[in-house]
Amino acid sequence: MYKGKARAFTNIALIKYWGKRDSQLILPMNNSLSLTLDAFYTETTVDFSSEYNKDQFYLDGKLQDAKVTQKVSRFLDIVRKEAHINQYAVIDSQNFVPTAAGLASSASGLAALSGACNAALKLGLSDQELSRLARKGSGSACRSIYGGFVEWEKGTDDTTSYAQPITSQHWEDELAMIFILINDRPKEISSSSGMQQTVKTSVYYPAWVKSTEQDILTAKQAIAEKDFKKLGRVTEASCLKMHAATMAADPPFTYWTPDSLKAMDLIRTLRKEGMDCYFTMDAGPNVKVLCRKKDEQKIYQKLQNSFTAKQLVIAHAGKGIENLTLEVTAND
Ligand code: FM0
Repeated sequence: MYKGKARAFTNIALIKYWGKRDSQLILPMNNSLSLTLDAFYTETTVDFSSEYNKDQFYLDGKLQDAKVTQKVSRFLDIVRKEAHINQYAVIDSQNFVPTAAGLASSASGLAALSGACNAALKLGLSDQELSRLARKGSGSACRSIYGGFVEWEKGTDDTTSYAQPITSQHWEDELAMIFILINDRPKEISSSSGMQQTVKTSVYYPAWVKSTEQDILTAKQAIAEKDFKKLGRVTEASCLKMHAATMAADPPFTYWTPDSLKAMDLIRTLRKEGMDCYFTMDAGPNVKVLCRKKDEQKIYQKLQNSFTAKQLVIAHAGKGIENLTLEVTAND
């Protein structure tokens, strides 16, 4: 029986990954640093069998079309090659998100799939090897192997590019991230094509790569010193630089919407009122607010004046990847 199941939590980058130097192996241009969160996760079961004549991918109970399945198959081909097998698989994935706001995450998804393959095929991969495997599915997934603060070392080749946990004396347990879900964008540019366009054409891209080296050092120093303001400032700066680089691409583009700007403005206002909170954004309109747990209710209340309760989700630090026991079914 080649069947395994794993659960992985999503992560949000404080210092962003934005740009690949090898798109096949997914080797990044710069190191990145993230916080794994408890509020969003994926549970995936994978079942390899010679009885299947193609890969079948179920997401939240629904069989996915050929295009979506192709992405999963591309990753499974990597696994099959490494494990020297040729069986197709049935993949059953469940995304756990607190609202129906469509916050599906490739980070938790590909990390969970990597963990499920590791269990199913008894590959016995170490966390470091699992992180390398997840990276080849989706860059940010390599960070979801670990809980808490994590750094993805860009490395120099396939073997040296992986994520590692950052020692923090559990400081992450004192922090929170409030998600402001903004979903009014008609057309999305995937992070993959967005970063490719930025690397190729943005006049700010070299400055992004160079300045991120220092941002990583600053963030790690802030974590070591438990200096919240320092971590918040560099988090917000990294986000703004990434988004500035997209605006300087040719053709220029942005993930910001009017509501994203409203949220950013509100965070700046709260800061002026003395509340320690900082925003970050990824390849979409949603805004995430980094704050201390002890301030989260106060900040949440303030955000409720401008956004509905359904739009707001509070997350805390999450755990690393876990293997799950398989449910026994009549067919097994
Ligand atoms: O998470 O092309 O991993 O560091 O979320 O699959 O390797 O989806 F803000 C953007 C995530 C990028 C920053 O990119 O890309 C971050 C981002 P892939 P991902």
